[in-house]
Amino acid sequence: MSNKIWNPERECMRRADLEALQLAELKDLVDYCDRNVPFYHKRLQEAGVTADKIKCLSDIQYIPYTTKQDLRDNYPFGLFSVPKKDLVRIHASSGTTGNPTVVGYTREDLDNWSEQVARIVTAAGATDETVVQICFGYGMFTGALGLHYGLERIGATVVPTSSGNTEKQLKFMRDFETDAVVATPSYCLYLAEAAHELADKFPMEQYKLSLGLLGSEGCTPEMRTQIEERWGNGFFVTDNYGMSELNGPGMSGECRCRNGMHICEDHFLCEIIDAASGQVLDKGATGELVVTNLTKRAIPMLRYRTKDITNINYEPCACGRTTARMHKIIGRSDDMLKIRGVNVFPSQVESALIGIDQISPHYQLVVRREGFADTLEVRVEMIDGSLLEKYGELEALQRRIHHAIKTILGIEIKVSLVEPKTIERFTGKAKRVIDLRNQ
Ligand code: DLL
Repeated sequence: MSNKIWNPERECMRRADLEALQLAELKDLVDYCDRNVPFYHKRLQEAGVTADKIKCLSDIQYIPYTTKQDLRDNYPFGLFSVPKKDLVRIHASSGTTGNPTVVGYTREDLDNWSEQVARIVTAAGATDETVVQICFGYGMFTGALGLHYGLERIGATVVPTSSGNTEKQLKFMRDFETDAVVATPSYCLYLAEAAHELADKFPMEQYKLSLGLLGSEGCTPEMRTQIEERWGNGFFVTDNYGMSELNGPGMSGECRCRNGMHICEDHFLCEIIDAASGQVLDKGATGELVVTNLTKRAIPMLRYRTKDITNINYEPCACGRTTARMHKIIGRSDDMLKIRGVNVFPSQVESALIGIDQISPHYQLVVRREGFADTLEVRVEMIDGSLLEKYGELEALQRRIHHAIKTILGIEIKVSLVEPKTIERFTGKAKRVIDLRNQ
């Protein structure tokens, strides 16, 4: 597998040089926002910040945060800095709860975005010889087109199958000898399950997949192992992070060392803050990720609160890159369930479940309010439905799962084992939590 570094000049910079570059970019960005986006002009003026007052990177703390609500309040183009004629693309989030979040790109933004994706897919091991199937939905979601252009930039052969139509996906994988797949972890696992189901007709040896470029939702190390084992044959997956407000995929991704996701730091300046107080935390601390996109122009992002919880490691990596690495996303500050005073992230439940035989990694958390107390039911899918008739075994399995989850969360839970294939599968991001407390 390739150990190539796409842009060594930028990915292996000395930290002092990188920080000098970031400072120059930050000053340019603040000046640009001040002059071109009335929303930022007002915010910066109220905070008393001008570009020439920024003398070092930590002066960023004087700039107010930008939130998703700011984007919604200014729907659709209120935060844009350029007239529509200068936009070459618009994407938007699904907006299930209120106005969608609309983002746009100038030609230069698209060029930077492709460069960022080229770096992370190269770090994962993709090359110009890779045949890669993109199983993200093409459309307003940034995942498919973002990876598409970055993979084309490195010269890979892109197969834009989009999401869904699983049997057709598998057919193309076999017939085109596809090497790499782009998908959410849950869909990548589902594809493997579907391939096993068809193995009588099409043996698993007919698949040549060696790389999974996964992202857009969390993937615990346990889930990663499960996915790799289901595909077998040396299949290797990397975790990749990004969000529409920050271009899309490409902000960070794992290299072959898989020791955190390398951040394209010459484009993204990251901070970690305490989600509740908004205080900036020390380097290495765990908290909410705040990102300033130093190079994006169509809709600039100053100190965007991602709501994603992680920490950042600034030590150089064994791969040769010096860019800082983000820990896998631990949870979202707004996805975190507070149950009887305890913080619960779906990823903790996932870690507890994987590794227990006889259950599939498909699960759901159902939260209810009973009287004044919140209750958590964890629904877990069995692999073998006949277990339902074997009460002794069923009970033992239930006890094991109960113990594993309770040990991690420290709160009482209810475990329900459900029939195989009854928990909904998703071709995009999986929905793990059903919160019925406000109904
Ligand atoms: O999911 C962009 C993307 C596409 C990233 C494909 C990677 C691959 P949004 O739809 O705006 O953009 O969703 C962004 O998804 O704030 C995280 O909560 C979550 N997320 C994205 N990547 C990861 C990841 C794309 N690797 C939101 N691990 C973010 C955990 C992730 N969560």
